[in-house]
Amino acid sequence: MKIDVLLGLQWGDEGKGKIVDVLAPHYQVVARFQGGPNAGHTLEFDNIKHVLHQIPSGIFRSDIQNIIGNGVVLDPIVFRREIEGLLKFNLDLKGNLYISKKASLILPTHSLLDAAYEKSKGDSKIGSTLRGIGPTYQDKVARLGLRVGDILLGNFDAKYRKLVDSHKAILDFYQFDYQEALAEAETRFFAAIDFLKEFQLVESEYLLNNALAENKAVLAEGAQGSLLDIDFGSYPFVTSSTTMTAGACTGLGVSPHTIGEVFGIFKAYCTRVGSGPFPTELLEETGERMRQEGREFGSTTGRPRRCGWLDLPALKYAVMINGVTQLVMMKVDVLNIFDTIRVCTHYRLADGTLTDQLPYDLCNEEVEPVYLDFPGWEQSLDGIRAFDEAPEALANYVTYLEKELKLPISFISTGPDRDALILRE
Ligand code: 2SA
Ligand code: MG
Repeated sequence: MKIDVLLGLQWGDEGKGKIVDVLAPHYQVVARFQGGPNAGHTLEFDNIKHVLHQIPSGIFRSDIQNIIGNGVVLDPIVFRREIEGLLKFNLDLKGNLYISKKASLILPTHSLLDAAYEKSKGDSKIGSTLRGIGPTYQDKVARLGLRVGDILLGNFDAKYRKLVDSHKAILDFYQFDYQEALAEAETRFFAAIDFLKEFQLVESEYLLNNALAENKAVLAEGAQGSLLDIDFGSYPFVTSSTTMTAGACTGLGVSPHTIGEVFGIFKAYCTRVGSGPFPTELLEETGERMRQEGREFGSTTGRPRRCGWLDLPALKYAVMINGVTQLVMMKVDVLNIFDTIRVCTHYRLADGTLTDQLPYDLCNEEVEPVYLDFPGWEQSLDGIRAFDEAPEALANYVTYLEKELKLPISFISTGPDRDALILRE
């Protein structure tokens, strides 16, 4: 059996949570391979809206094993809160959830360091979610970090103290006031560590490879998006993990040969939360209409998301680096209100040349998007389930994108609910 990967092709918030939820019945295992509590995966069903941060989106199905892989950075305090938020659903959380012992632990000082670094950057801040993601990956790569498995060892407290002392020295260097916040968070942290010990802490690379050997279907659930990838995103305005398909291999311990379908999720327009380049951003009224219509506010931090038209050069790039095999287009209904729908097909560079490739440094290079306009469909898409029932203007738009991206768009989402989906044959 192969492991399918589902990931975002833009700057996150493409609607991955909904599609994992829709695809979940076809899988026996759902695994998260990167990121941490910076993610916010929204699921809506039976008039309930629930946001998951670190726990895989397969958790609502009792027959699915959910794995938090080694590539994830796990905040025990957030984990505890998330689990407590799920208690009302009567799920077998201790039975169906597995956490890699090799996942990195986010300490309270990591979040404080995140804030200190952002503050020191002034106007050039990344717009981090301040969940401690960057500093935790930093410690992992520096070979200083603590991992989930360490909490089972006798010397955990000593290891914790040693790392926290070095963090304090950095916080002092940045003249960042942390005493009170740290004292308060530490109490919760150690209680959360005891809470975490009650769960199944495992070598998840064995669990996953055994599952594949037993012919179980596995879905790897990406977080954030390809344009936030540490290597291929708009550096330095990126997150600190590998958000692309290759991250599923390193973040779960599976061979590249085991990768099957790669589902690339994108919105029919673009959003970005946090700083960094965004060529098609709409800074005036149209952007505001998109934000309101699409309810574009961060699901983790509540921040308003920046909005803009679909960016094909960026999307083609994401398709390429991920080896996408099927596309899923989300939030098409948000465009119902527009009489004209624009797609950026190329960038015009400062010297006048046209390109459909991403320049090396989007941050400093002035690129002007070149648009192709499509007539809008200007009607509700409620109840439409088959592509041949779709308004002609929508069908034309979809067909155009498929031709440009050289891939089928297998699903078209027309609303937040599980059922609001046009399936393509
Ligand atoms: P970080 O916190 O260090 O990973 O932030 C670095 C950049 O990555 C962006 N980022 C995100 N962008 C979109 N969605 C994310 N998750 C939440 C959500 C965000 C929220 O689902 O809505 O609620 O605000 C996410 N996580 C990280 C971030 O904005 C920085 O630009
Ligand atoms: Mg999100």
